[in-house]
Amino acid sequence: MHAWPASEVPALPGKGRDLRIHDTATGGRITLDPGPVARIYVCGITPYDATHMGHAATYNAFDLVQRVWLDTKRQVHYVQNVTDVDDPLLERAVRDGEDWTELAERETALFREDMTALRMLPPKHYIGAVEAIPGIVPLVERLRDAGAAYELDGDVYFFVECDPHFGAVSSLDAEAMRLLSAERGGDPERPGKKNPLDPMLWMAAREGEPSWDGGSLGRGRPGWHIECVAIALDHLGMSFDIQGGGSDLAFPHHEMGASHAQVLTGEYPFAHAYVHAGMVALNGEKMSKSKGNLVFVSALRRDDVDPAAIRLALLAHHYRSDWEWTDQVLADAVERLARWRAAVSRPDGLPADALVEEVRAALADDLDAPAALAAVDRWAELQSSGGGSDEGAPGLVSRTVDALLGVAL
Ligand code: 5CA
Ligand code: ZN
Repeated sequence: MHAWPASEVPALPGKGRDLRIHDTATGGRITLDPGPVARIYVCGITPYDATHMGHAATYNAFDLVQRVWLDTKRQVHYVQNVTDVDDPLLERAVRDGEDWTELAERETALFREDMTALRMLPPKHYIGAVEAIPGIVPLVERLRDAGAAYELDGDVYFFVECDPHFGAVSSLDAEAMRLLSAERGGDPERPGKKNPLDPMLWMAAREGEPSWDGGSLGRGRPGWHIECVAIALDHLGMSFDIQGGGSDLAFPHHEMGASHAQVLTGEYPFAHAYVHAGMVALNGEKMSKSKGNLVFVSALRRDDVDPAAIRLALLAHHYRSDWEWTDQVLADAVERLARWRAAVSRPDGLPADALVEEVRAALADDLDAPAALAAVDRWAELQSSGGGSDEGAPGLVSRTVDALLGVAL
């Protein structure tokens, strides 16, 4: 599957700082040591509806990770999936009387447009679940042959107790896991499972649903977690730097994915850091396709909202906090964008070398975008009262804001 075009990332003077980031598994900040090529896997969309501000906020967080790494002169190997076959997508297609492949293609195309408009840097590999199936089948067969998976009425389940590290990503107790599993695509109540939490690896073909050749597994389609594991192992291998997504993916998705991979390879860990973005809400409830309380990136773009303002609205919130989308959030961002543009449009200004370091320091400190915005605000404020005569300053500020925050002034 193709991704979307990359916006150019200006090079900044000096060198960026190494990223310290909050890791869900350890519950604290860790300093990553990625080597010359940093490796990151970010869970992609299930394309049955348009990109909403919650998605955009999560991808914004991982775009910042990429920008911090690029600023340290590293290459970034970024992989993202598209869950282009799954229950909610098929259900939506049936509800709307639409072909499921057309729905997935249309919404994925819109996502690409939204990501391009928001200047999110594309993944190197953008892989659909359907195109990953030939790689998924042998992994499930291997798990079954190793005794880590079992069959139940034709479906194949992963036995979570095979991974001694199961639970290490989310650190939840059994009851909390059971509740979240039921809420997020699992089937803890299904009779015959060895452990109620066991997730499906391969679902036998269902009447009226698409299915693929699964070799010795029979016809069917892949479970959700194994999809991301197959794509990550294929393109990144084990022990990559960051596994990312929204906080609703910590359990079961990232917990199960880590266990699948660890049992498959006998290596630990799947990822060095599990990084999770907070949830964006609308009218007091998590924005979600299933509830329908959504503000779409594409709808704002249609209303002529500058994508740079949307991006600033996301950046005004720390990626780990849960926050609420309101009209005021957007109005503040529009106003900030205008202030910053006025400040960099002057022919000269206050020296900005210190500002570059402040923005770098803020982002390297667990992606503290609000602190980075506050630093640029201070420069813009002083700049508006005149004074400086550094001819290179406005250009340097523009390049900094572009390279590190993805905002084009
Ligand atoms: N396809 C799977 C991941 S493999 C999936 O979760 N797709 S999704 O379309 O439901 O979500 C895509 C990403 O957006 C996930 O990282 C999810 O955690 C994040 N996300 C969904 N809703 C919100 C929200 N309200 N606020 C913040 N992030 C959200
Ligand atoms: Zn995923």
